[in-house]
Amino acid sequence: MTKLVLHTLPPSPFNTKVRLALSFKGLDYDTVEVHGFDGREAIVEATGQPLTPVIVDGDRKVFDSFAILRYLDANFDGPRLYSNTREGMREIERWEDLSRNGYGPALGLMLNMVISGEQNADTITLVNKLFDQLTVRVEQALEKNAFLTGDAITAADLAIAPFIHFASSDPESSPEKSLGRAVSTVLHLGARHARTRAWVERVMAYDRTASAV
Ligand SMILES: N[C@@H](CCC(=O)N[C@@H](CS)C(=O)NCC(=O)O)C(=O)O
Repeated sequence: MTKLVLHTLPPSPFNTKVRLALSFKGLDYDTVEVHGFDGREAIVEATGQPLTPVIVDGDRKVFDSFAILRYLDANFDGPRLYSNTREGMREIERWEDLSRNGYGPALGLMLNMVISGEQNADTITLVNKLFDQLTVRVEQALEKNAFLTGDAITAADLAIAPFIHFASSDPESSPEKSLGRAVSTVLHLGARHARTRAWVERVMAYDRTASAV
């Protein structure tokens, strides 16, 4: 069996999600890091699109973190990321939607601001408010269970936790001048959502390569 190769842009949450999934399923892999948003020619040539994460499995390439997790679950052994029931799948997909259409665009606003090099107080306030509102749902789910859909980690947890990691981590723990530090300096969960913060730690413990954003 050929070793999997992950093309990744740390500390992007969609990329972190795939690292978590690989570790959770106990899969060995090599990493090719993409730095910044330029120099994507090799990825475009391989997959026809420029975004990371991309996974290469022999002569197969898969892009899009949501597709990659499904590929891993369907083709490799190890603990399951998805559900064997229709209702279970619907529940996981609702959390994935919140990641793709809620947390993703909110963090994107903050990232665009940070990359522009100019602080904008309105953007900072708006994104913190969006994160707080979205995280109310996470906190409510964690009142009932240890993980978002029950007693075990699923793709739902892996889809959401990396985003909240930015808002609940200590900027000092990130490399100086990194994108992660720049974001976590202005994005906060504050004192609220204690269950969520503890759950983020439990999920992120699967990140074998980087605990800091
Ligand atoms: N839906 C995709 C989103 C991937 C994505 O947006 N990747 C970002 C990193 S978070 C990227 O490669 N951005 C490069 C760019 O915008 O030039 C997924 O889930 O993998």
